[in-house]
Amino acid sequence: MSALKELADGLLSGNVEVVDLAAPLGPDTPLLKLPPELAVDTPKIEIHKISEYDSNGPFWAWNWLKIGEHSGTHFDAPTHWITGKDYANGTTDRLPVQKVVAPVCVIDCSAETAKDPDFLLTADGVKAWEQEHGEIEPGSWVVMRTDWHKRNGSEAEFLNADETGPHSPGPTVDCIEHIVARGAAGWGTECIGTDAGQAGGMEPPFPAHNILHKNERYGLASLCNLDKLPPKGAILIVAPLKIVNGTGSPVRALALVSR
Ligand code: 23J
Ligand code: MN
Repeated sequence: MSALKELADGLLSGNVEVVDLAAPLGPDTPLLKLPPELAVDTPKIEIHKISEYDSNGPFWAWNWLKIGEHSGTHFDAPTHWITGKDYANGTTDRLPVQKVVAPVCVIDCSAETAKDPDFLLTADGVKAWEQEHGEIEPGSWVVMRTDWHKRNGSEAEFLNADETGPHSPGPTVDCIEHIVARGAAGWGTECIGTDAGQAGGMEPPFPAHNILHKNERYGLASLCNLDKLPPKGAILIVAPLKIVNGTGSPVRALALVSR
């Protein structure tokens, strides 16, 4: 049987489940807060009604949106970061779509994160996962499971900031260097960004952004439901909107999982 015939049968029978990896997108979606001396923040999401079966449109309902590219569950393209600004295909409208449908490696850091919200996944942590599940294959995605998505309903819990700044898990420099060396298409996390809360103080600052995009790799942030995926074997589908010259896009991230 051909691979697509088998997939088609699996989708219809439920043997292949579609898992929703996206968070709700609306005015209450948690958004990144940057130090005001450094940067301007992305604006709150707004949903404005055009009509709802009324005098503005008697038979139809529709809205218009005000939304930053890097809002909610979203995709980071190479041109988002200064290190990736010169890639001809580094914007959302030009990136090769073959890269956004791919196998995904899920590294479970939920136990470590429960003990330490500043937990950092290292290259050694990734190599330990590879010992158990096999090497990360070129073109596949790597995502960090932390169960942080369970905080996504509350911006305060999700950002987890105090007077020393935000505290959320993420990767070390050598973690990102390792997955880039393996040929990973991208890196995803359940937190507000692909980097840890304290990553502004790392060298380089925001190493996931810096190193991924320098190497024309992609990022995914605010993923949900990674606890419903196997360590290996799921297929990730994360096509960003085809925004002209876009640096990123909200995305209805999905995974196909064999049941
Ligand atoms: C701009 C500046 C710093 C960061 C970010 C954006 C993100 O996390 C993002 O959404 O790409 S850390
Ligand atoms: Mn982003």
